[in-house]
This record gives sequence, structure tokens and C-alpha cells, in this order.
Amino acid sequence: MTTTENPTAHASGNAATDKFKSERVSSDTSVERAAAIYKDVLGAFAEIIHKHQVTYDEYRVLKQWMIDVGEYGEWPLWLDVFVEHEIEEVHYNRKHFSGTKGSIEGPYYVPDSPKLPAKCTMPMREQDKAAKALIFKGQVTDLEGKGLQGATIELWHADEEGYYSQFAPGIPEWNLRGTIECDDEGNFEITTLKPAPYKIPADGPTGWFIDSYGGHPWRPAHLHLMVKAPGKRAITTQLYFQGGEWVEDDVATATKPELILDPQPNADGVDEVTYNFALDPQ
Ligand code: MBD
Ligand code: FE
Repeated sequence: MTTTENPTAHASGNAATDKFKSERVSSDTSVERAAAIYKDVLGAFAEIIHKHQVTYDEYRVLKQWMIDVGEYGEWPLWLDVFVEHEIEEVHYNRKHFSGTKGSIEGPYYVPDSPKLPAKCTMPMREQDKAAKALIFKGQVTDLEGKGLQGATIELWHADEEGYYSQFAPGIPEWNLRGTIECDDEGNFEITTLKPAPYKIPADGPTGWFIDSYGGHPWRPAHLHLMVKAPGKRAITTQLYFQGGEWVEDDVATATKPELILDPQPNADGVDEVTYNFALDPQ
């Protein structure tokens, strides 16, 4: 087995790190604000070290583990699994928003996915068609329920095996990724596959971390979405499935009751669900 044939934490971690590095992010944080945040971060460290009487061995294991996380390219994975949900909560609550709830982006978003029409089937391989089909339809509206012109939905999700295109080898570049251009009233109807519960890459330092406290590496089956319309606040969110495994115990703490789908068989026996997105003003 080689990393070119078999997805590993190392390969997917480094793919996520390379993608993130290419963004060259920045923030306009002032010196005063940086000082306040760092003082509290170090204060929290000090409190934890004293509270738990952290030993030199434990300190050295932490140092080694942090080096390993970097070498495996797993900082995007570890941070998005264990920290991003708190950032997302602060982001959502900063103003009073009442539209569809957001959730974390996670490490596997890729911008500029190919455009697809309002009624479409997601790009997938023959083997993906063996999975249970899902018809996911609805409307992108304003807070009053009026359909929005120019709305787009970027959708990305894992295949049946739990792999994301561009982060696991051997999958076509845009498999199960697309930018759906809704019709003039914001309507869409997407045929895709129902993803399976998702095990985060667990054979690297993130997995060792989880093992060390007796946790599990699972996320419930999920769809990732970014929904945009002119003049509206864009949302990044995820949708889950009613009664699905891990919905109540997501390793990434990213589920919300408002974000759960309950598809039912339609007249043709295909699972179908309607979900509308309401966008706040910008
Ligand atoms: C994922 O697919 C994901 O959504 C998150 C949050 C973390 C790791 C993998
Ligand atoms: Fe995901």
C-alpha cells in the first residue's frame, strides 16, 4: 500500500495544509487586541498546568505531538474538528441574525467548483451511483420568504467511503462538488447520493490525540454548503440526517437541531427532502 493508492492521514492532512497555505490569510487585529488575547491564552495555559499539575513528561509529549501534527499537515484537521465550532458560534452571535443557521466549514472546502444548473445531478463516478440516491430541493429566500434572484449553492460532500475529492487520491477533481445556480426565484433541485457517517482521518496525530482520551473519530453523515445571494449575508453550513449515527455525538461538535434533514421516499421510491435557506441582509 502506498499513499498514492490508499488515503492516509498524512496525505489528506498535507493536501488540506497546502490548500490552506495557498490562501495567505490575514486579519486586521490591533496590537492592543493581540496583547489582550495572548495574555488570556497564556493565562489559560497557566491555569490548566497548575490545576492538573502537568508533568515534564506530559509537557514533552505535547511538544512532540505538536511537531507531529505539523509534519502530518494536520493543523487544519485538528483545529477545524476541535476549535472551529466555537469560532462559528461567536461569528453567528456577533449580530442578531435570524436566517438559516451556519456550521463549520471544515478542512475540505474548495472554491470555484464547476457551475451546475438549478436542476442538476452532482458529478459522480459509476461506483458512487451504487449509494442511496438523495433528491435535495428547496428555495433560497430572504427573511420574509421571498425567493432570491442570483442565488448560488456550493455543495461538497464525501463519497460512500468517506473520501473527499482533492483530499484523497484517485478521485476525479470535482467529484461530488459543484456550484448550483438557482433559478430566478432561488429554487434548486439537486440529485446526489446520501453520504455515509464520516470517520475523520484517524491514523495520524489527530487520531492519536483522540485515542489518548478514549474518544471516537466519527462525524454524522453530512452535506457541506455555502449559500450566497446578491446583497445577502452568505452562510456556510452543514446538513445532517434525522436518526443518523453520531448526530448526537459529533467529534466536531458541529450539529444543530435546525440543520437536520428527514428525507422520505418519493413516488419513485427515491429519498427526497425539501430544505429552504433564509438569508439575512448583509
Ligand atoms: C470533515 O469532513 C469535516 O466536515 C470536518 C469538520 C472535519 C474533518 C473532516
Ligand atoms: Fe465534512
